[in-house]
Amino acid sequence: MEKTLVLIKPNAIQRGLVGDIVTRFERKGLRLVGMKMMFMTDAIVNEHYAHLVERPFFPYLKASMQAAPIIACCLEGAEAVDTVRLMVGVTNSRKALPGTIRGDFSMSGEQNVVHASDSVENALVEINRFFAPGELFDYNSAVTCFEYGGEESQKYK
Ligand code: IDP
Ligand code: MG
Repeated sequence: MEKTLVLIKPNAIQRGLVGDIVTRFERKGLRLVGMKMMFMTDAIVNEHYAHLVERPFFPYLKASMQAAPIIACCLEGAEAVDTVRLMVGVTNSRKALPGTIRGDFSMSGEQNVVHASDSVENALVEINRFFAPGELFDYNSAVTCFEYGGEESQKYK
């Protein structure tokens, strides 16, 4: 099944939101297949946010991503990339809909609690950035047949 990357950002760790955030993904039925706490080095921030290095706010963004550890999560499910982006909400948390993670937990466009991959292609690159192959886990879930219909189970292997 499709995999995506979520980073629980330093601001969420400082604010004690880790459990609430992980619970949302678990309740939805997205399967946690990798989880790791780490500090983001200069090199990894520059690479992860390469599309923003020229933006005036980049130094603030970089400092915010290094203010505490992050928790990288690899989540698996049918159409996981799009589903997780919907659950996260738009970049500016003040505009993010209530019910989304950013909409419910943040007032900021920068300190917006989580990162989520924005395409299947980027998810593959980002998962490899944060996880070595041995840090991702392939296991059977006893409840898959209650989470997906028969047709979906065939379609999203
Ligand atoms: P995304 O996280 O919703 O995919 P991106 O445009 O990829 O949004 O931006 C990456 C991160 O950079 C955002 O999550 C946010 O923390 C920060 N950021 C984006 N735009 C701004 C801005 O205009 N001001 C301050 N920080 C921003
Ligand atoms: Mg992005």
